Amino acid sequence: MTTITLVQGDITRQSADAIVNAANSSLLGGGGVDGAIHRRGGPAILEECRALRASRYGRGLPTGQAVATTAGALDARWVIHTVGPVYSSSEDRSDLLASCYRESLRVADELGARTVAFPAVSTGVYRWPMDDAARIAVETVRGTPTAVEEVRFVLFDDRAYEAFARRTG
Ligand code: AR6
Repeated sequence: MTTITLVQGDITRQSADAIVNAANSSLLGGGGVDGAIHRRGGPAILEECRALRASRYGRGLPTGQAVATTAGALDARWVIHTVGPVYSSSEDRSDLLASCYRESLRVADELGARTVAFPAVSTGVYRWPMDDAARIAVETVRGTPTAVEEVRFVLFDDRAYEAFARRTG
């Protein structure tokens, strides 16, 4: 049985088995959550990301997929990097956003992670509308069989927190 919890704050301050990064296909860093994770987690994370690019993901991590690295100096054992879709008003990319949550949980299960902290993937730089992203995130986690005991959504601001609270309350 997976419990969903909500926290407002900075995901890099969380303690969890795994912290999910809203990455991009390059796996080499960026702004938002990605920038914050690499800043606080230190160079060990980027080093593993570079190694992944040099081996399994020579062309980058495809949208909707997930891969784990060390969490470096973060209070976690792993960072699970997932690549959300850029929002499009002309094309429905919801399946790709749902896939980020499903694939991250699959990787978490492979690792044996029991607590996983997620940001609201795609709702920043990738512009996904918060209410719809919250619906997809919560529905997907609820619909995905997993041994993860706690899925914690870590929401940066009031607006994100309220959107997720409406879906879980
Ligand atoms: N902790 C929790 N949530 C955060 C934090 C934080 N420290 N910082 C931002 N958010 P984003 P995306 C929220 O842009 O939309 C990067 O450049 C933010 O308010 O981090 O998936 C990557 O390299 C928003 O609600 O991720 C990619 O190129 C949510 O986290 C691209 O951005 C996600 O915002 C990915 O864009």
